[in-house]
Amino acid sequence: SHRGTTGNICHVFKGRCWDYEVTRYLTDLPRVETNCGKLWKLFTKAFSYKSPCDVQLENYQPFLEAASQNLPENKVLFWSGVFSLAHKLGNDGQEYVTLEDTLVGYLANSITWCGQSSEPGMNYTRCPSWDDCPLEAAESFWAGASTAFARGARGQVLLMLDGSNPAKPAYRRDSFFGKYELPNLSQDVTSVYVIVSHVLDKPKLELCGSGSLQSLEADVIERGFFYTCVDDPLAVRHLLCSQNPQSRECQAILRHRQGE
Ligand code: NAD
Ligand code: CXR
Repeated sequence: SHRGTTGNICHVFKGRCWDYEVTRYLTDLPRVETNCGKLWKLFTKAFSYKSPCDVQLENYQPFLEAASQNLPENKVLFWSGVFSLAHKLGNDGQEYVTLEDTLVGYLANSITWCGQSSEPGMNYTRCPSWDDCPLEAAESFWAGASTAFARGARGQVLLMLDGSNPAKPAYRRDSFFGKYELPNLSQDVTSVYVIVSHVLDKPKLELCGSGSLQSLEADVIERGFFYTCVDDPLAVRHLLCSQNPQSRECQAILRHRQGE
Protein backbone atom coordinates (compact mmCIF):
# COMPACT_ATOMS: atom_id res chain seq x y z
CA SER A 1 0.00 0.00 0.00
CA HIS A 2 1.01 3.60 -0.63
CA ARG A 3 0.04 7.05 0.55
CA GLY A 4 -2.91 8.70 -1.15
CA THR A 5 -3.39 11.85 -3.18
CA THR A 6 -1.48 14.81 -1.73
CA GLY A 7 -3.69 16.84 0.62
CA ASN A 8 -5.05 20.09 -0.84
CA ILE A 9 -3.68 19.02 -4.21
CA CYS A 10 -5.92 21.53 -5.96
CA HIS A 11 -4.38 24.43 -4.04
CA VAL A 12 -0.86 23.03 -4.30
CA PHE A 13 -1.21 22.63 -8.06
CA LYS A 14 -2.79 26.01 -8.72
CA GLY A 15 -0.45 27.73 -6.27
CA ARG A 16 2.59 26.23 -7.97
CA CYS A 17 1.14 27.25 -11.30
CA TRP A 18 0.58 30.89 -10.32
CA ASP A 19 3.99 31.04 -8.67
CA TYR A 20 5.60 29.62 -11.81
CA GLU A 21 3.84 32.20 -13.95
CA VAL A 22 4.76 35.18 -11.77
CA THR A 23 8.10 34.49 -10.05
CA ARG A 24 9.85 31.38 -11.36
CA TYR A 25 12.44 30.97 -14.15
CA LEU A 26 11.56 34.42 -15.49
CA THR A 27 14.85 34.90 -17.33
CA ASP A 28 15.65 31.23 -17.95
CA LEU A 29 12.55 29.75 -19.56
CA PRO A 30 9.85 31.10 -21.87
CA ARG A 31 6.42 31.69 -20.31
CA VAL A 32 3.46 29.46 -21.04
CA GLU A 33 0.39 31.33 -22.27
CA THR A 34 -2.24 29.59 -20.24
CA ASN A 35 -4.58 29.72 -17.32
CA CYS A 36 -3.99 27.79 -14.12
CA GLY A 37 -7.64 26.90 -13.62
CA LYS A 38 -7.79 25.44 -17.11
CA LEU A 39 -4.59 23.44 -16.55
CA TRP A 40 -6.00 21.99 -13.34
CA LYS A 41 -9.17 20.95 -15.18
CA LEU A 42 -7.22 19.29 -17.99
CA PHE A 43 -4.90 17.55 -15.52
CA THR A 44 -7.69 16.11 -13.35
CA LYS A 45 -9.77 15.14 -16.37
CA ALA A 46 -7.12 12.51 -17.13
CA PHE A 47 -7.69 10.46 -13.96
CA SER A 48 -10.44 11.75 -11.65
CA TYR A 49 -13.69 9.81 -11.22
CA LYS A 50 -11.93 6.77 -12.72
CA SER A 51 -10.55 3.71 -10.99
CA PRO A 52 -6.90 4.34 -10.08
CA CYS A 53 -5.29 2.21 -12.76
CA ASP A 54 -7.62 3.36 -15.53
CA VAL A 55 -5.26 5.87 -17.17
CA GLN A 56 -3.80 5.70 -20.65
CA LEU A 57 -0.94 7.76 -22.00
CA GLU A 58 -3.41 9.68 -24.19
CA ASN A 59 -5.37 10.87 -21.16
CA TYR A 60 -2.70 13.41 -20.29
CA GLN A 61 -2.22 14.73 -23.84
CA PRO A 62 -4.64 17.69 -23.59
CA PHE A 63 -2.91 18.80 -20.37
CA LEU A 64 0.56 18.32 -21.83
CA GLU A 65 -0.36 20.29 -24.95
CA ALA A 66 -1.84 23.17 -22.96
CA ALA A 67 1.26 23.34 -20.74
CA SER A 68 3.84 22.92 -23.52
CA GLN A 69 6.79 25.26 -23.43
CA ASN A 70 9.70 26.11 -25.69
CA LEU A 71 13.05 24.93 -24.38
CA PRO A 72 16.33 26.84 -24.61
CA GLU A 73 18.89 25.42 -27.03
CA ASN A 74 21.91 23.55 -25.59
CA LYS A 75 20.55 23.59 -22.03
CA VAL A 76 18.37 20.52 -21.65
CA LEU A 77 19.51 18.06 -18.96
CA PHE A 78 18.19 14.50 -18.72
CA TRP A 79 19.06 12.25 -15.79
CA SER A 80 18.66 8.69 -14.61
CA GLY A 81 19.23 7.57 -11.02
CA VAL A 82 20.75 10.90 -9.92
CA PHE A 83 17.77 13.17 -9.25
CA SER A 84 19.34 15.41 -6.64
CA LEU A 85 22.80 15.73 -8.14
CA ALA A 86 21.40 16.51 -11.59
CA HIS A 87 19.19 19.21 -10.10
CA LYS A 88 22.10 20.72 -8.22
CA LEU A 89 24.07 20.94 -11.45
CA GLY A 90 21.09 22.45 -13.25
CA ASN A 91 20.80 25.09 -10.51
CA ASP A 92 17.10 25.89 -11.03
CA GLY A 93 17.46 26.27 -14.76
CA GLN A 94 20.32 28.74 -14.52
CA GLU A 95 22.86 26.23 -15.83
CA TYR A 96 20.64 23.51 -17.27
CA VAL A 97 16.93 22.87 -17.64
CA THR A 98 15.44 19.61 -16.38
CA LEU A 99 11.90 18.34 -16.88
CA GLU A 100 11.20 19.43 -13.31
CA ASP A 101 12.09 23.03 -14.22
CA THR A 102 9.46 23.12 -16.96
CA LEU A 103 5.88 23.96 -16.04
CA VAL A 104 4.73 20.36 -16.53
CA GLY A 105 7.37 18.86 -14.25
CA TYR A 106 7.21 21.72 -11.77
CA LEU A 107 3.49 21.22 -11.23
CA ALA A 108 3.70 17.47 -10.72
CA ASN A 109 7.05 16.79 -9.11
CA SER A 110 6.87 15.09 -5.71
CA ILE A 111 3.11 15.10 -5.45
CA THR A 112 0.94 11.98 -5.51
CA TRP A 113 -2.43 11.59 -7.15
CA CYS A 114 -4.87 8.89 -8.17
CA GLY A 115 -8.52 8.61 -9.04
CA GLN A 116 -11.54 6.79 -7.65
CA SER A 117 -14.97 6.44 -9.23
CA SER A 118 -16.84 7.75 -6.16
CA GLU A 119 -16.85 11.33 -4.84
CA PRO A 120 -14.65 13.36 -4.66
CA GLY A 121 -13.07 11.57 -7.65
CA MET A 122 -9.62 11.31 -6.06
CA ASN A 123 -8.43 8.93 -3.38
CA TYR A 124 -6.81 10.83 -0.50
CA THR A 125 -6.18 7.69 1.55
CA ARG A 126 -4.36 5.29 -0.68
CA CYS A 127 -2.92 5.24 -4.19
CA PRO A 128 -1.59 2.12 -5.87
CA SER A 129 2.15 1.72 -6.12
CA TRP A 130 3.54 1.51 -9.66
CA ASP A 131 3.73 -2.26 -9.49
CA ASP A 132 0.00 -2.56 -8.72
CA CYS A 133 -1.14 -1.06 -12.03
CA PRO A 134 -0.44 -2.15 -15.60
CA LEU A 135 2.77 -0.61 -16.90
CA GLU A 136 0.98 1.91 -19.05
CA ALA A 137 -1.12 3.33 -16.22
CA ALA A 138 1.83 3.46 -13.84
CA GLU A 139 3.99 5.29 -16.32
CA SER A 140 1.47 7.35 -18.19
CA PHE A 141 2.01 10.80 -16.73
CA TRP A 142 5.81 10.78 -16.58
CA ALA A 143 6.06 8.89 -19.87
CA GLY A 144 3.99 11.57 -21.61
CA ALA A 145 5.85 14.38 -19.86
CA SER A 146 9.25 12.86 -20.68
CA THR A 147 8.26 12.30 -24.32
CA ALA A 148 7.11 15.89 -24.77
CA PHE A 149 10.21 17.24 -23.02
CA ALA A 150 12.55 15.20 -25.23
CA ARG A 151 10.73 16.28 -28.41
CA GLY A 152 11.32 19.91 -27.46
CA ALA A 153 15.08 19.63 -26.89
CA ARG A 154 17.43 21.32 -29.39
CA GLY A 155 21.19 21.50 -29.92
CA GLN A 156 23.48 19.74 -27.46
CA VAL A 157 21.68 17.88 -24.69
CA LEU A 158 23.19 16.61 -21.45
CA LEU A 159 22.53 13.37 -19.65
CA MET A 160 23.70 12.61 -16.11
CA LEU A 161 24.00 8.98 -15.06
CA ASP A 162 24.99 7.05 -11.94
CA GLY A 163 28.11 4.91 -12.43
CA SER A 164 28.12 3.60 -8.85
CA ASN A 165 24.86 1.72 -8.40
CA PRO A 166 25.43 -2.02 -7.91
CA ALA A 167 21.69 -2.66 -8.45
CA LYS A 168 21.24 -0.82 -11.77
CA PRO A 169 23.41 -0.21 -14.81
CA ALA A 170 24.10 3.48 -15.53
CA TYR A 171 22.13 3.27 -18.82
CA ARG A 172 19.03 1.10 -19.09
CA ARG A 173 16.86 0.85 -22.18
CA ASP A 174 13.87 0.33 -19.86
CA SER A 175 14.36 3.54 -17.82
CA PHE A 176 12.26 6.61 -18.58
CA PHE A 177 15.32 8.06 -20.26
CA GLY A 178 15.88 4.94 -22.35
CA LYS A 179 12.23 4.40 -23.22
CA TYR A 180 10.81 7.88 -23.69
CA GLU A 181 13.58 10.45 -23.93
CA LEU A 182 16.37 9.13 -26.13
CA PRO A 183 13.91 7.69 -28.70
CA ASN A 184 12.05 11.01 -28.92
CA LEU A 185 14.99 13.35 -29.49
CA SER A 186 14.39 15.17 -32.77
CA GLN A 187 16.76 15.99 -35.57
CA ASP A 188 17.12 19.43 -33.98
CA VAL A 189 19.40 17.72 -31.45
CA THR A 190 23.04 17.62 -32.55
CA SER A 191 24.87 15.83 -29.76
CA VAL A 192 24.48 14.03 -26.48
CA TYR A 193 26.98 14.91 -23.75
CA VAL A 194 26.99 12.25 -21.06
CA ILE A 195 28.19 12.86 -17.52
CA VAL A 196 28.80 9.70 -15.51
CA SER A 197 28.99 10.51 -11.82
CA HIS A 198 30.33 8.30 -9.06
CA VAL A 199 29.67 8.23 -5.36
CA LEU A 200 32.75 9.51 -3.48
CA ASP A 201 35.03 6.85 -2.05
CA LYS A 202 32.97 4.01 -3.58
CA PRO A 203 33.99 1.72 -6.44
CA LYS A 204 33.49 3.27 -9.87
CA LEU A 205 31.47 0.39 -11.28
CA GLU A 206 30.91 1.82 -14.74
CA LEU A 207 33.04 4.38 -16.57
CA CYS A 208 32.66 5.99 -19.99
CA GLY A 209 33.34 3.35 -22.62
CA SER A 210 32.55 0.42 -20.34
CA GLY A 211 29.49 -1.64 -19.44
CA SER A 212 26.13 -0.13 -20.31
CA LEU A 213 27.83 3.05 -21.57
CA GLN A 214 28.94 1.09 -24.64
CA SER A 215 25.29 0.37 -25.44
CA LEU A 216 24.43 4.02 -24.85
CA GLU A 217 27.11 5.19 -27.25
CA ALA A 218 25.82 2.78 -29.90
CA ASP A 219 22.19 3.87 -29.38
CA VAL A 220 23.11 7.57 -29.56
CA ILE A 221 25.23 7.20 -32.70
CA GLU A 222 22.61 5.04 -34.38
CA ARG A 223 20.17 7.94 -33.99
CA GLY A 224 22.64 10.23 -35.78
CA PHE A 225 23.91 12.33 -32.86
CA PHE A 226 27.47 13.04 -31.77
CA TYR A 227 28.40 11.32 -28.52
CA THR A 228 30.70 12.59 -25.78
CA CYS A 229 31.12 10.99 -22.37
CA VAL A 230 32.93 12.37 -19.32
CA ASP A 231 33.48 10.75 -15.93
CA ASP A 232 33.06 13.05 -12.91
CA PRO A 233 33.80 16.42 -14.52
CA LEU A 234 35.17 19.01 -12.09
CA ALA A 235 31.89 20.91 -11.80
CA VAL A 236 30.20 17.73 -10.57
CA ARG A 237 33.11 16.64 -8.39
CA HIS A 238 33.03 20.03 -6.68
CA LEU A 239 29.30 19.76 -6.01
CA LEU A 240 29.85 16.37 -4.39
CA CYS A 241 32.85 17.61 -2.39
CA SER A 242 30.91 20.60 -1.09
CA GLN A 243 28.46 18.13 0.48
CA ASN A 244 31.13 15.76 1.78
CA PRO A 245 34.45 17.62 2.07
CA GLN A 246 35.86 15.02 4.46
CA SER A 247 35.76 12.21 1.91
CA ARG A 248 39.05 10.66 0.88
CA GLU A 249 38.68 11.72 -2.75
CA CYS A 250 37.97 15.34 -1.79
CA GLN A 251 40.87 15.44 0.65
CA ALA A 252 43.11 14.19 -2.15
CA ILE A 253 42.06 17.15 -4.32
CA LEU A 254 42.86 19.55 -1.45
CA ARG A 255 46.30 18.00 -0.87
CA HIS A 256 47.01 18.25 -4.57
CA ARG A 257 46.08 21.96 -4.55
CA GLN A 258 48.36 22.54 -1.59
CA GLY A 259 51.22 21.05 -3.59
CA GLU A 260 51.71 18.01 -1.39
P1 NAD B 1 15.24 6.91 -12.58
O1 NAD B 1 15.46 5.44 -12.59
O2 NAD B 1 16.09 7.72 -11.67
O3 NAD B 1 13.69 7.17 -12.28
C1 NAD B 1 13.21 8.49 -12.05
C2 NAD B 1 12.03 8.52 -11.11
O4 NAD B 1 10.92 7.94 -11.74
C3 NAD B 1 12.21 7.73 -9.84
O5 NAD B 1 12.89 8.45 -8.83
C4 NAD B 1 10.79 7.48 -9.45
O6 NAD B 1 10.28 8.57 -8.69
C5 NAD B 1 10.08 7.41 -10.76
N1 NAD B 1 9.77 6.05 -11.20
C6 NAD B 1 10.55 4.95 -11.20
N2 NAD B 1 9.91 3.89 -11.71
C7 NAD B 1 8.68 4.32 -12.04
C8 NAD B 1 7.55 3.71 -12.62
N3 NAD B 1 7.54 2.42 -12.99
N4 NAD B 1 6.46 4.47 -12.85
C9 NAD B 1 6.45 5.77 -12.50
N5 NAD B 1 7.48 6.41 -11.96
C10 NAD B 1 8.58 5.69 -11.73
O7 NAD B 1 15.50 7.51 -14.03
P2 NAD B 1 14.62 7.39 -15.39
O8 NAD B 1 13.69 6.24 -15.34
O9 NAD B 1 15.56 7.46 -16.54
O10 NAD B 1 13.77 8.74 -15.37
C11 NAD B 1 14.41 9.98 -15.36
C12 NAD B 1 14.22 10.75 -16.65
O11 NAD B 1 12.86 10.77 -17.03
C13 NAD B 1 14.62 12.21 -16.46
O12 NAD B 1 15.44 12.62 -17.54
C14 NAD B 1 13.31 12.98 -16.35
O13 NAD B 1 13.24 13.99 -17.38
C15 NAD B 1 12.20 11.97 -16.59
N6 NAD B 1 11.34 11.60 -15.42
C16 NAD B 1 11.14 12.39 -14.32
C17 NAD B 1 10.34 11.95 -13.28
C18 NAD B 1 10.08 12.75 -12.03
O14 NAD B 1 9.51 12.22 -11.09
N7 NAD B 1 10.43 13.99 -11.96
C19 NAD B 1 9.75 10.69 -13.34
C20 NAD B 1 9.98 9.92 -14.47
C21 NAD B 1 10.76 10.38 -15.49
O1 CXR C 1 10.45 13.71 -1.40
P1 CXR C 1 11.23 12.47 -1.20
O2 CXR C 1 11.08 11.57 -2.46
O3 CXR C 1 10.95 11.67 0.04
O4 CXR C 1 12.77 12.80 -1.30
C1 CXR C 1 13.77 11.94 -0.81
C2 CXR C 1 15.14 12.35 -1.30
C3 CXR C 1 15.29 13.85 -1.40
O5 CXR C 1 16.37 14.26 -0.58
C4 CXR C 1 15.53 14.17 -2.84
O6 CXR C 1 16.75 14.87 -3.05
O7 CXR C 1 15.31 11.82 -2.60
C5 CXR C 1 15.60 12.84 -3.53
N1 CXR C 1 14.59 12.74 -4.57
C6 CXR C 1 14.82 11.89 -5.63
N2 CXR C 1 15.85 11.23 -5.72
C7 CXR C 1 13.80 11.81 -6.62
N3 CXR C 1 13.72 11.09 -7.76
C8 CXR C 1 12.55 11.41 -8.30
C9 CXR C 1 13.43 13.46 -4.50
N4 CXR C 1 12.47 13.38 -5.43
C10 CXR C 1 12.65 12.56 -6.48
N5 CXR C 1 11.89 12.27 -7.54
C11 CXR C 1 10.57 12.79 -7.82
O8 CXR C 1 9.98 13.31 -6.68
C12 CXR C 1 9.60 11.70 -8.24
O9 CXR C 1 8.51 12.31 -8.91
C13 CXR C 1 9.13 11.17 -6.96
C14 CXR C 1 8.93 12.44 -6.22
C15 CXR C 1 9.10 12.31 -4.72
O10 CXR C 1 9.63 11.10 -4.37
P2 CXR C 1 9.84 10.67 -2.88
O11 CXR C 1 8.64 11.03 -2.05
O12 CXR C 1 10.29 9.26 -2.89
O13 CXR C 1 7.95 10.41 -7.10
